Amino acid sequence: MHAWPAPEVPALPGRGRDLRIHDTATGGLVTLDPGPVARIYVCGITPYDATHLGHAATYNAFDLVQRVWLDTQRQVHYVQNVTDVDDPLLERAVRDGIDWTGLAERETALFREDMAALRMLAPQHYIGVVEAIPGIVPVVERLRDAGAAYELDGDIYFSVAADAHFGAVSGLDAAAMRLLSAERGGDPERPGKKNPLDALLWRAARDGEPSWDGGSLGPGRPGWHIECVAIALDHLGMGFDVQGGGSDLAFPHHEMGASHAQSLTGEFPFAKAYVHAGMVALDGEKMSKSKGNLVFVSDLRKDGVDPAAIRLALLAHHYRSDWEWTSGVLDEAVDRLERWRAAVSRPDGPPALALVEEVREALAHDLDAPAALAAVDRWAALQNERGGTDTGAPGVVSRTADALLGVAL
Ligand code: 5CA
Ligand code: ZN
Repeated sequence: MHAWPAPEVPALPGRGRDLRIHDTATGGLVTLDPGPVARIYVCGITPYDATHLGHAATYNAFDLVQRVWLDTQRQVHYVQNVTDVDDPLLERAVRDGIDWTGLAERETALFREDMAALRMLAPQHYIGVVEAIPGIVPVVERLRDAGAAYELDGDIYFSVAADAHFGAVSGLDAAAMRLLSAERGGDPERPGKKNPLDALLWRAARDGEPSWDGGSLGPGRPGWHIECVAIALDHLGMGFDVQGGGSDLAFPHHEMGASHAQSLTGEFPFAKAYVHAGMVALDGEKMSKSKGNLVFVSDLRKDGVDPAAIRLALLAHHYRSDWEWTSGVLDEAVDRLERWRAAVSRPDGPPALALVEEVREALAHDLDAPAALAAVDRWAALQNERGGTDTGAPGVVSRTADALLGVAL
């Protein structure tokens, strides 16, 4: 699949700091030490509805990770998937009486537009699950042949007992895992499983559902976790730097993915850090397609909201906190954008090199975007109140907002 046009990232004076970030597996901050090419996999959308602000907030967090890396003069190898066949997508297509492939294509196209408008860096490999199926089949076959998977009425399940590290990502106990598994696409109640937590790797063809040639597995379609594993291993290999997504993906998705990959390769870990963004809520409840309490990025854009203001609204919240979208959040971001634009519109201003370092410092410390915004606010207030004589300082501030925050002034 093609991604979206990547925004330019201006170079800044000096060099950025190494990123310290919260890793769900260790439960604390880790200093990442990627090689010259940092590797990141971020779980993509299930395209049955438009991009909402919760999605945008999560992708914003992983965009910041990459901007910090780029500022350390590293390259970034970024992979993202599209879950373009899945139960909720098929159900929505049936509900609306439309073709599921058309629905997936339409919503993926809108997602690309939203990401480009928000100046999100584009993945080098943007991979749809459907196009990845020929590569997923042999991965499931290998797990089965190695004894890490078993058949149940034609379906193939991963055996969590196959990975000694199972549980290391989320750190949850079996009871909590069982509850979350039932809530998030698993089937702990299905009779005949060796362990209720065992996850589906291959779903045999059912009447009325799309299916693909599965070689020795028979016709069917892949389970959710193995899709991301096969795509990540194909393009990044084991031990990549960051596996990213919202906090609702820590279990079962990223836990199972890690176990699938570790059983498959005999290596540990799948990812060096598992990074999770908090959930954005509307009217007191997590924004979710299934509940329908959504604010869409594309609707805000249609209403004439500047994408840079949407971006500032996301950046005003620490990526790990759960927060609530309100009209006040947007109003504040629109005001801030106006103040910043006024401040950089003059040829000179207060010195800005210290500000570049403050923004770098804030982001390198677990992506503290609110602290970065506060630093720019202070410079803008000084400039708007008293001005300054440093030639080119406003240009440096503009480039800092663009390169490190993805905000075009
Ligand atoms: N296709 C799978 C991942 S392989 C998936 O979870 N798709 S999704 O469309 O449901 O979500 C896409 C990303 O947005 C995930 O990282 C998810 O954790 C995140 N996300 C979903 N809802 C919210 C929310 N309300 N707040 C923050 N992030 C969210
Ligand atoms: Zn995923």
